[in-house]
Amino acid sequence: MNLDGLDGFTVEVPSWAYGNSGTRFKVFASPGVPRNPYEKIADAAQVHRLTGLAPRISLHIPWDVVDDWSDLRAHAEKLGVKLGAINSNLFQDDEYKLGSLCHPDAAIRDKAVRHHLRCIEIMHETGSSDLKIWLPDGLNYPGQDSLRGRQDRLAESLRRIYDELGDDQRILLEYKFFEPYFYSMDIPDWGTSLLHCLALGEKATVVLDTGHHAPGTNIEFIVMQLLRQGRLGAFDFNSRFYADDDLIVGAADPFQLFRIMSEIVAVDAHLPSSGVNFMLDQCHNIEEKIPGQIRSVLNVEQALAKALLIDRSALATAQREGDVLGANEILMAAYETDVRAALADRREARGLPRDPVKAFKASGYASTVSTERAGGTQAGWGA
Ligand code: AOS
Ligand code: ZN
Ligand code: ZN
Repeated sequence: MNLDGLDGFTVEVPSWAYGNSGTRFKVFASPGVPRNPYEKIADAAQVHRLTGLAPRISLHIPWDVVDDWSDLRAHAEKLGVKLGAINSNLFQDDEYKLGSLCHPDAAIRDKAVRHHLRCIEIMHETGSSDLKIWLPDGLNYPGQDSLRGRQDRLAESLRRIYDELGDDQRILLEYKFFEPYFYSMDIPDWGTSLLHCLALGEKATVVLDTGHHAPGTNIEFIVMQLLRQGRLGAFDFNSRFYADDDLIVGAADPFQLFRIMSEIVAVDAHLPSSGVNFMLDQCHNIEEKIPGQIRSVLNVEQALAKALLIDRSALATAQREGDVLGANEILMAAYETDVRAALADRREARGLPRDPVKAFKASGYASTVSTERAGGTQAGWGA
């Protein structure tokens, strides 16, 4: 089984996955959750140490703000990981009730733009190249504001941010079809995100969060289309059963994940040179967080491994000949191949544990940190 295509493939993990999270009904506390960004990075480094797949951690501003960014960067590098995308936060200030970059009041828009300029400054210090913008702006009622006016304000706000990007920096612009507003979101879909990116310039790309689509959406079609335009900047991987569930990627629909990876592999977008940043955007509300992250990166790797097994030339022949069932069978044969032993062998050959979740449990890390961090206040949501 040739899995060489996995060489160099990485998944970026989110800082917010390591803290307590929950629904609006309840947040269940876990022992030993990180008290600050340093400890979030230490937990993320465990995922990389055991899988070799997760060398970067995304940060969230202001949740992960520290006094000395070069010190945080050195801390990460000492643990074998790097600081990744910087996520701007536009949803927790009272002033953003009616929006941020689209707000009807120019002073609030200015505040939101300046937050991004600060994020760009932070990126220079952390060495991050990706500024990820998830815009929570939207409307709850028809007539509440001008749909068109908000797009114009958004274009203007984004332009101010884009113009401050450094040469090696880019914007990842996320879309979401509902929530926190329910009548209309200001970037509800990939088309709106792409239009803004095309207007901005080459340093603006779309980020596709797998949980941000209506049920039944053909997500791999969107992946293919964004790749065709050279504008797929990143994924936020997670699983959804109903809404923006942020559950473990590959848990709800592993076949969908495989179909996405099939479009990725078709144009070699899994290679680091493609510039696609494969990130997780998940929360672990009831399961253990570090093993949850380990399972997640392994699920992504497994889906990619299966996609690499697709017999592309046989598939092209079957497609050309109009062999409907034959083409489908070729795809399914790859999906149905059990790659678990081959992936374990591959890990072993690289000095990694065959079963990273088991190795984490045996390491004693969880009990060590729950003793060391006892009595502290967790970092994270709103910290
Ligand atoms: C929100 O629904 C988006 O998925 C964001 O990408 C992300 O979850 C958020 O920025 C983390 O708080
Ligand atoms: Zn997301
Ligand atoms: Zn989301």
